[in-house]
Amino acid sequence: MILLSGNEAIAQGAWEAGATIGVAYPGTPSTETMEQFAKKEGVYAEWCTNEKVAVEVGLGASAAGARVLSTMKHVGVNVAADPLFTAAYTGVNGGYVILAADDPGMHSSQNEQDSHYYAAAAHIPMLDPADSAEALIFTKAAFELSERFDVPFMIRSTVRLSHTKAPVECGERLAYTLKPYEKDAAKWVMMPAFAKPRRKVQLKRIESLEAWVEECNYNRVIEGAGKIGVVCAGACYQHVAEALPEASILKLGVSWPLPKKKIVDFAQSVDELYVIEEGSEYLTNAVKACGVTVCAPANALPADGEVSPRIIREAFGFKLPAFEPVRTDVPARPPALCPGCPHRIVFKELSRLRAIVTGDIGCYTLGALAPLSAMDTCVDMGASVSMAHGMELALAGVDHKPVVAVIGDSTFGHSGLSSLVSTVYNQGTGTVCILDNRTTAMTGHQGNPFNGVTLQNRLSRELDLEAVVRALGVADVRVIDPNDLDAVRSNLKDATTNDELSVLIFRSPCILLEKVHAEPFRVDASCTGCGVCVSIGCPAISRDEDTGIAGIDPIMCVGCGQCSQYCRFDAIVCG
Ligand SMILES: Cc1ncc(C[n+]2csc(CCOP(=O)(O)OP(=O)(O)O)c2C)c(N)n1
Repeated sequence: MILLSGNEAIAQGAWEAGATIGVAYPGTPSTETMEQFAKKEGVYAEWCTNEKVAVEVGLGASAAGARVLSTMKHVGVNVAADPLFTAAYTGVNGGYVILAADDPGMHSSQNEQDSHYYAAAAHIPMLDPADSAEALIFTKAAFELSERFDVPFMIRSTVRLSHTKAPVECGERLAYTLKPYEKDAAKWVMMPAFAKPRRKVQLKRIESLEAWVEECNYNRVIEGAGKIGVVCAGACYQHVAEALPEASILKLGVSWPLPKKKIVDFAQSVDELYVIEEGSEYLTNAVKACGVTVCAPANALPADGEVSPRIIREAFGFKLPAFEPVRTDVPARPPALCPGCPHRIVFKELSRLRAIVTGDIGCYTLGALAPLSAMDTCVDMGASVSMAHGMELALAGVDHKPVVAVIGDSTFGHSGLSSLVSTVYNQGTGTVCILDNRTTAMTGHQGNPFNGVTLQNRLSRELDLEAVVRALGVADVRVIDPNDLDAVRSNLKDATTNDELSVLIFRSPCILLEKVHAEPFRVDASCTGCGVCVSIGCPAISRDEDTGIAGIDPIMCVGCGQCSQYCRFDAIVCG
């Protein structure tokens, strides 16, 4: 037995099943799954530009006969939804397993979604492991099931399963040989003439899946001594088991299709039936649709966020042991761009310009927070460029502040590129800042097309960002050092006042990629306490509460010198 996180266990399960290909786009809490899979022997793994591409590459590899793993976070499933829905028509050749990692409570996401709905809507069977051991067993089995039922299988995880380590029994790798590829237009060419009969195939498959799920031992009843019964799935089971030790639990390991008969039988075996799930009504509504009465606990469970044993016990009206009082006299530590982050000056200058900034998703989203407060919107990957164009359309002819889109290099490759093509095509004239820190920093420094680093460090090709943007027809393309205040200020001013579409590429590596930092800066006696240096939001700089005099923490300071460029009194000096 070894300790593995849910993500590591899924990677191990895929490897044991003989999967040879892994394709993904990073996203918390799924990222380590593909990183771990990539380290295993006899596999090929790659980061794709986005989740749609990953699922299409995965489906191609499956069609050619390989067993394939794709991983993504819940919002990635939105991006991949187009191929996913039709993959449920074509089916597979080699087994194809897709991890959807949900983030109830939004620890690191822009929304909370329940991927169960995708499984139900796309008719893709979904397995819901409750711990690492099940994550391995279910993933391994999902490859065989995918081939047996001729459909991709989804594994659903949530942040607690993905990131919790639990004991796991590892096994041998199956000697899987590539299945022969056979040309079969009726299966793989989804035009209406072929898709209509495939839809019938899909409906027949759903019938077989519904029969299988009633027998499948992944759905288990854990008998309790009490009279209440709870239906739950996935990691939520752990909270239910701890909070309600007397309850009987129908623990669902397959959450689509649901074992309707088993649910009805279970409901009949208890006096009161409850459903406990996180941030969603998928399971509650599905259980009600089986024709059974679902009771509401004495106090409602929260409609959003995660549950915990305490939350469940509170809902069921149990008396709870008092908490140790939480200390409140500790300094707040809101998230901030790192000391030396090359994104900082750009946001400070956008703030000074009072620009309307359509933002995007990455480390740089922190530019929205005080004291920079420089971002107006952040919705989904790539939206910065398209929303900026939309704002310009609405504000045409009106006297307005400059509109500036800000996007990271990985996000630009993910979906900003197609937004920019649309802006160019429709003669947009705004300003787009690409913050090229040479990595996908937010999710842990993965490679992307614009730094040319691949997942398994295979030889790659680094795409020339300026050449790509120029090739789209943007004439005003500039590459600027974001650590140079004068250059950032003058180029932003120029780009936001000219009449053409400008793309400013701010290029400097993420400070965490720099292995050696320069000597720290310090504040000398000429500091007047004006506070401008503090307004750039560097965690290394603080101010004396009484005098306003600035101070720099020499441990945190990386010697980037950004703050010294803002000091009009030359009070911030090196060494
Ligand atoms: C559809 C989707 N996939 C994945 C993610 C997870 N994610 C958030 S930001 C990001 C990439 C950020 O990289 P980059 O744009 O280079 O900015 P940086 O963090 O380096 O500043 C990723 C993969 C997401 N939020 N949405």
